[in-house]
Parts: sequence; C-alpha cells; structure tokens
Amino acid sequence: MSADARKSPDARQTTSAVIAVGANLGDRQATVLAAVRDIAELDGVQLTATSAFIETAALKLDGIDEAAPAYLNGVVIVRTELSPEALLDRLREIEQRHGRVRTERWGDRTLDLDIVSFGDVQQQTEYLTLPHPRAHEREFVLAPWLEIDPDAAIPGLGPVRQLLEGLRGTE
Ligand code: PH2
Ligand code: MG
Ligand code: MG
Repeated sequence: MSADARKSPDARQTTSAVIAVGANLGDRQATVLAAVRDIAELDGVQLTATSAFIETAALKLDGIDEAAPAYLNGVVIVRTELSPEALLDRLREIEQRHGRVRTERWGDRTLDLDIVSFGDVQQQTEYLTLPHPRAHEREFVLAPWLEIDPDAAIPGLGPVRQLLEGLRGTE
C-alpha cells in the first residue's frame, strides 16, 4: 500500500478549485446538471458549492452574438487531491461524454468546463494557464462565483467583488 493510500481521506492534501460550467447547445439544463453530478462523482474530488445557473448571451471572438444560442453558465467549487492537470483531464473527459466537439475557437458547445482557479497557483504552461486568463473579464464567471463565495479572489488580480464592480461600472 502506498503511503498516500494509508492516510485517511481527511489527512490528504486537498486544494480548493473553481470550475466554470457553460453550455449553449442541446438540452443545456440537463447537460449542466449532469456535468455537476459527474464532477461530484470524480475520484479525488469533493463538490463543496454549486451556483445558480444563469442565461447569458454568447460571447464570440468579435463580441456578444445575440443571434447565437444563449449559454447557461454557472460555477462550482470543489476540493481536490488531484493536480491541476489531472483535474483538467477529468473535466475534458466529462466534456467529451456530453458530446463536446472542438472546432471553432469560442464556438457553440454542448459543454465547457474550465478551471478558473486552483488554490493560489499561478502558472502559464502550454497545457493549462492558471488562473484562467479571461475569467476576470467575464461577468458570467464572476457573478455566479461571487454568489457562492463572497470572499472569492483571483490570485494575482484581487477580489472578485471588485473585479465584477469594475466590469459593471464600465458597461
Ligand atoms: N464561453 C466561451 C465563449 N463565449 N459566452 C458565454 N455567454 N458563456 C460562456 O461560457 C462562453 C461564452 C469560451 O469559453
Ligand atoms: Mg471556456
Ligand atoms: Mg474550455
């Protein structure tokens, strides 16, 4: 038995991670609910909070596209003993199980699961940038996150409450 397996679950090192959930194709409600359940059932992951899901206009590379199907967006917070990369791999598997096809960048999708932040990790690798490089400019990420964690902060950027006020103030 490995040293890690001998430890009680509580004794293992866990990190809090924030995951953004989005869907704008298919039965969005069913997909996001199933995705949250799938995340909760991952080995080495405990779901600690789930936001309400809000309907948001699709943001495309050249701005808001009211003609595109709207998104359902929400945020979940987990504690995990996985590495950021292992968590990302599990999330990509869940996206694929829900029919995610990767074509156009920021294109319509049945399910998008993004790691927004992972503890206080700040990294920029080819595989994964943390915190998520665009989370701070997305109301559809910040608003549901603030709802479930009023003290949330983005490592290196500051309190989510202030970031959100800044976004709303410049509308
Ligand atoms: N995700 C994108 C691109 N555009 N627009 C909304 N409203 N919600 C999203 O989650 C979203 C988006 C790529 O990650
Ligand atoms: Mg995304
Ligand atoms: Mg993504």
